[in-house]
Formats: sequence, C-alpha cells, structure tokens
Amino acid sequence: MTSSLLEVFLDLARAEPQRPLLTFEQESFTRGELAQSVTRFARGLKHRGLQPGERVALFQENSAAFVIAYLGVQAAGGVVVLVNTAYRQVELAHILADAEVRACVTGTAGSAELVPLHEQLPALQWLITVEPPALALPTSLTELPFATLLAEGEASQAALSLPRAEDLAVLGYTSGTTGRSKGAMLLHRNLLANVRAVAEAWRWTDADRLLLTLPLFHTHGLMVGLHGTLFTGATVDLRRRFVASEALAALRDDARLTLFFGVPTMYGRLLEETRRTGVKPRRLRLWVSGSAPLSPQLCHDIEAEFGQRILERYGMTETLMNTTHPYDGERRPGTVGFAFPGQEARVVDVRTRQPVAADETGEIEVRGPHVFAGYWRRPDATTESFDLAGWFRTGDLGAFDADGYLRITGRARELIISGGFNIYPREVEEVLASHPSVAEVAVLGMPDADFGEQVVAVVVPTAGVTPDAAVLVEWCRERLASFKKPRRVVFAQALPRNALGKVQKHVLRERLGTAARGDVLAS
Ligand code: MCA
Ligand code: AMP
Repeated sequence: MTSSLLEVFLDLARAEPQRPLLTFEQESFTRGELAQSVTRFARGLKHRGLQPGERVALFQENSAAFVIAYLGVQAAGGVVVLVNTAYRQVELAHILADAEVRACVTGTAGSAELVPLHEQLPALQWLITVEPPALALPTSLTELPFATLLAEGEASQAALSLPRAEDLAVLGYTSGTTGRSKGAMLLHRNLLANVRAVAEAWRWTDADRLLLTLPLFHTHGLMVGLHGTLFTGATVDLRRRFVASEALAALRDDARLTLFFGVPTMYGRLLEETRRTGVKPRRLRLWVSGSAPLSPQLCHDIEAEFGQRILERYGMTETLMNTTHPYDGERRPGTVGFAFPGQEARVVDVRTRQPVAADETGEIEVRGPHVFAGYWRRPDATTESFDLAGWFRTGDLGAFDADGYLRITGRARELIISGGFNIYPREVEEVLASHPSVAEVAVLGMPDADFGEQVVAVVVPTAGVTPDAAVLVEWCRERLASFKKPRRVVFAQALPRNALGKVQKHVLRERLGTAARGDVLAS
C-alpha cells in the first residue's frame, strides 16, 4: 500500500520520467528531472548527517528550489517546517526555536533575518542557501549552498527509505485558539488522504495544468496546489508571487491552463484588472477560492465577467481541506458546501457539544483521515482541541442549511483574516504594548474592500504621552510580518471592559464603525 504523497510522486516519475511537471520562470522540470533533484537533495542531507525526524525549515519564496527542498527533506526522513517569508524576529525566533530546527533553507533576505537570531536558536546548524547570505555567519552556523548540497548528494550513495504513513511529514505553524503559535503535526498519511479526497472531488487528472501564484509556505498553495499536481501527475506553472496583470495575461494566453486557485483578494484584484483593461481569461475547467470568505457579491461579479462560477472550499492548517462545493451540483455562494469524500463535518452547540439542527449556528467540528496528529510538544492544547470520539474543534462557527450546505458564520476564536493571511490580535497587542507610549491596547479586524479584513489598533496612551500612530505602525513592522501591522491606529482614553475586566471588542467595533479616520474614540 502507498504510504505517502512522496511515494506516489516517485512512482509516477519512474513510470513516465519524460513527462513535463513544473515550470518556474526560466526553469522547467520533467517528472524524472524533479525526482532526480529530490533524491540528490535528500542524499546530500543524509550525507551531512540529518537524522530521521529532524526538522528542516523552509524560509523561502516560491521557486523550483522550494519544491526540491520540500520533497527532498521528506525523502531524507526529515520533517519540513513551513515559515511565511514575511515573518520577522518575533515569529521566526519562536517557530524555529519551538521546532528545534537543525537546518533552514533560505536566501539573501531570509539570512539577514535569521543570522541575528542565532543565539536564540542553538539547534540551528546549517543554512542551506539558495542565494549568498546577506551577513557573515557566526561560527555556530555552517553555510551549505543549495548547489553544493545537490552535488554532494549526487556523489553520495546514502541509502534512502520511503517514509511510513505514520511518520511526521510537516509542522505547520498556526496560532489555534490562543497564545503563541503551535506546530500542527501533519503525518504522511494525512497529506495523502487529503490530496486523494481533493483530487477525487475536483476530478483532477494528469490532463490538468494549474496556474499557481499562491505562496508555497501555506496550506493552500502547497497542500492543495502542489500536492494535487504531484498526486495526479498533472503540470503546474509556478509563479514567484501573485501579480494580477501577470496572472490575467497567463490566463488569457496559455490555452493549456485548466485550473486556478486563489484567495478572495486575488479574485477581487483579477476582476479589477479585467474591468480596467478589458482583458478576459479563457475558460478554465475549474476556479477555486478558499482561505477566507468569498463574498456572494464577488462570486456573482466574477461569474458575470468570466462566465464561470468559482468553486469555494474551506480548510485549515490542522486539517487541510474540510469541505467543498460540489463539482457538478450547485455551487451555492456564501456556503462552503459539503465534507470531502471520506471525511466528516458537523456543527455542535458550543456548550452541550451536541449536533444542532439545520440553520442553527454552532462550532464546526471535523473528523477523518485528514485531521492532524496534534500540536507539537503541546499535549494540553491537543487534548483541548479534540473530543473523545476524535472530532476536532475548528474554532469556526457555522450552520448547515436545509440542503446540507455548510455556511461559515463567524469565528469562536479571535482571528483576523487579511488577504488570506491569519493574524492573531494578541500577537499584535503584545508588540504594541511593549512600546513605552502605550498603556493599553486592543487589536481587532474591521472590514476592508481589498483584504476582506484589516488590522485596527485601539490604543490608550501612557499618561502624559502623545503617541504617534506612524511610530507605532513602524514598531510593529520591525518586529512582525508587515501584513500584521495596523492599517489604522485609533486613540482612546480607556477600553470598554466587562465586569470581569475583559475588553469588549464588540463595543469597540461598533464605535469604530461610526468613527472617522483620525478620531479619538470616546471611552
Ligand atoms: C501583503 N500585504 C498585506 C497582505 N499581503 N497586508 C495585509 N494583508 C495581506 N494579506 C502588505 C505587505 O505587508 C506590504 O506592506 C504590502 O502589502 C505589499 O506587499 P506585497 O507582498 O507586494 O503584497 P501583495 O502582492 O499585494 O499581496 C497580496 C496577496 C498576498 C497576493 C493577496 O497577501 C497573498 O499571497 N495572500 C495569500 C495568502 C495565502 O496563501 N493564504 C493561505 C493560507 P508594506 O509595503 O507596508 O510593508 S492557508 C489557509 O488559510 C487555509 C488552510 C486554507 O483554507 O487555505
Ligand atoms: P489557517 O489554519 O491559518 O490555515 O486558517 C484556517 C482558517 O481560515 C479557517 O479556520 C477559517 O476560519 C478560514 N477559512 C478557510 N477557508 C475559508 C472559507 N472558504 N471561508 C471562510 N473562512 C475560511
């Protein structure tokens, strides 16, 4: 029996090595060429002494090297740690220390962030560089240029064994319900089960070609886009990043493309670009949206302009893809459809934890072979997230309609989703609270036309100090990923609190809704 996606890919490569697989900028790889690079990378790691189960972080933009390293680490028996390239000191130090990564694959910009953190990362031994590092490395860190590692792997005869289904494949960091971000432990069998379900539901075959502009460091781009391609033997046009004009040009010109996956912000920008330029995409077999709610309005506008309806699906780092619109049946806007084949989804009352009737709102729970094995070194958080029957509590609120379509209505946890990136208010609050001019702060998400939601900070200044909003934004940008910085800072004399002293964000939200930019909120 096949135990991993890696195994499926290597089998397909062995069966038909000449078939094209991936293009990225000037590079192109057949299945056989990619498999060969993956094997070399894995042997290089083994030759250097990577042990089974050791963690290797990928802190890198989309590239062919990313794909090679991702599969190569798994082929060497290692565990991949995914890191958003926008992350700065606070996120990086936490994730790389928590995962105790031994190696990190990165480029010039990444090394500039990482090298100053080396004292906080005693387990980090190798920087596997796809470009020259920006700074001289301390003696504790060894540079291994990517090409050197491949050459060492080519010369090495190190034995490789295929991962077992129960082996850990990936740590995907997510903040879950509270506190510091946690590593979701995804096993090889989780990855395989989910990609199988996705391929079946969306009729993905080796005749498909995907335009992939999503970042590979998150679930959507990697575990849907890349995994589906590898699993089905299809092809992918991988881009470094999403640029609406470039994506639209490809969607107009390349008749081989059959699939496009995006977050709603990307669809909003494609629509804007089409309206601005008159350029329309060709018909595709399938357009998919996920990672954040797709408004029915945007869904209808896209259909009016492109002549096709988007299929929406719902997923999470911990569970990969959970539910999807039907491929053939009605793709009902404002809903995320039904559980993928072989998986379950239900809605329960948040107090009794019993399933609720249609049209009643509760917490969404999911169960099945796609659900992760727990949080890395956080048995407490793992226990809290599952019930005894194995249902995983997603922290999302929803309801089934009378026809069984799931509608996501809100979130039980505090989470802002901006352009498909997740932002936990507490992380931004902690950074702002560490600024001397801030006495108290509350961070919340407010509607935004482009990103869906935007980060807004309500700040109570330290007595006698007049803080500068721009300085506070810069303070965040230096410490956190830039997409987490507040788009708006509002000053207040006090924060509304309930009898237990908890900040009442819903009250703030109402006040912010009516306040103009630059207003000082009344307390
Ligand atoms: C970039 N910026 C943002 C965002 N992206 N601000 C708020 N929200 C964002 N999402 C800011 C940057 O910090 C920067 O600010 C400025 O915009 C320009 O940066 P740039 O990188 O050029 O931005 P962009 O190219 O316009 O990016 C927009 C984007 C990108 C293409 C929509 O955000 C993106 O790729 N989103 C996809 C995220 C994704 O893949 N999510 C899936 C997660 P400054 O200049 O001030 O520094 S997986 C998931 O959620 C689950 C499992 C699921 O169901 O899929
Ligand atoms: P993450 O765990 O960081 O990958 O983010 C997962 C979260 O994104 C989910 O828990 C949902 O809140 C949200 N999400 C993903 N897909 C959708 C969707 N189609 N509609 C609404 N929210 C979504």
